[in-house]
Amino acid sequence: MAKAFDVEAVRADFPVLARQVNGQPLAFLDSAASSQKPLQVITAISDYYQHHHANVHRGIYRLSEEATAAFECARERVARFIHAPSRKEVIFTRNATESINLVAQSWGRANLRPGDEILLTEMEHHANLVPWQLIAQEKDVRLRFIPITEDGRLDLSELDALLNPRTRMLAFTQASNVLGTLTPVRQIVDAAHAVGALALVDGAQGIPHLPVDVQALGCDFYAFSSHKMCGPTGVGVLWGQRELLEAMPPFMGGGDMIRRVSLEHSEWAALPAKFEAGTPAIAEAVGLGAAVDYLSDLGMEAVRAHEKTLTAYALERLVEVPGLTVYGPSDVDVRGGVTSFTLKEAHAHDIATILDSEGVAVRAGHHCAMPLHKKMGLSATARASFYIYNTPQEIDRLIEAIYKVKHIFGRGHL
Ligand code: 7TS
Repeated sequence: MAKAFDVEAVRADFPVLARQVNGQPLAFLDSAASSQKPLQVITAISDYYQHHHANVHRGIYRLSEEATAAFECARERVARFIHAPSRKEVIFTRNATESINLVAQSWGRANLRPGDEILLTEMEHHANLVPWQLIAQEKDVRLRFIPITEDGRLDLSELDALLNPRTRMLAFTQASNVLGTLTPVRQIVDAAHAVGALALVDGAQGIPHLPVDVQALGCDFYAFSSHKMCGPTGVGVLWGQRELLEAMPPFMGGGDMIRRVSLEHSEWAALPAKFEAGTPAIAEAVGLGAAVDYLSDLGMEAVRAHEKTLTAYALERLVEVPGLTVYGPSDVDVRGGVTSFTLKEAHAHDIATILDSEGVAVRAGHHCAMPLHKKMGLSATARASFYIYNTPQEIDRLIEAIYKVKHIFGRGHL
């Protein structure tokens, strides 16, 4: 059962939420772009720099040992959070984007042959599209796409027809950053495996909001960013199956990722160091470790339950607004806390600007999913996204501010 969720106690942990914006209390509804940070994370980073910083994995002196221990402890926490069989399978990268590029370049270069196919979906963020386009061009590989239904779900009736023995990789998002759609990960992974393809899950919009167990999901790779899950920017994670990571060549070369180097040749270090060339984002990893602890203390089941309630309320209120269209599934069982919408009277950028004047922060644009917007016949949407610190009152303020937009653009009923 989900733990009780005290949103006011959560809010008190986030100093930025005490801010005023344009004379109004901040209603931060853009966590899908990046979440705010609790004091626990800010303090962990500050404590690391004040007391423990040195470079990792090289010093024999006390500070370097402490920094290395803090860095590796963060890896251990992340491994536990995603239920990875081993901490060696947790690779620190810069973000989800780099994690996916790592697989596309390292695995792709070593394994793809002309005529192979990579299956993606029409709802991918550019981070899970462009890296595959790059390697597909280089390797003469065909990209195919799972289409979406009218209500913004993956059309899995096409899946069997799209998968075949030439399919080498099926890469897809766990949650759409535009439609909010939660995808049936296990079902898709099993279908990929049935034809001998690997499955990569883009967890950037999944792991901040849902309990994640990479073993239960059954995937081969799972990619995510720290900054969307209460952690700092500058660090992300690639989890991969050990045998696959061990067989893959390095992504980047440099210090820390080698066992032995001569002028002509090098031997690679064991996992995870093989994929972590150069000085890593040490303080950021420590911050991510604190974020993982913070979310674990709240309980991810409770986080999901809170966001589901908020999303249901937001959808109920948004559909009442005349001239407003919300995109994505209406069933909150298959939807995360992302609501993208358009308004007949005003462009998405005008909506976001007027909302900001009321202290309500939302994102407007194509949200790095241009093909999805094109498919929906749109150039831009406004997007309100919810997280652990949001409240129904903030959704009420969103709705009031949308009525202000309608009023300003002349056809409202204020
Ligand atoms: N995948 C998905 C599904 C995303 O939503 C994002 C970022 C990424 C990958 C890339 O994450 P990064 O940390 O490597 O940049 N999404 C968004 C967004 O919706 N608004 O700003 C960033």
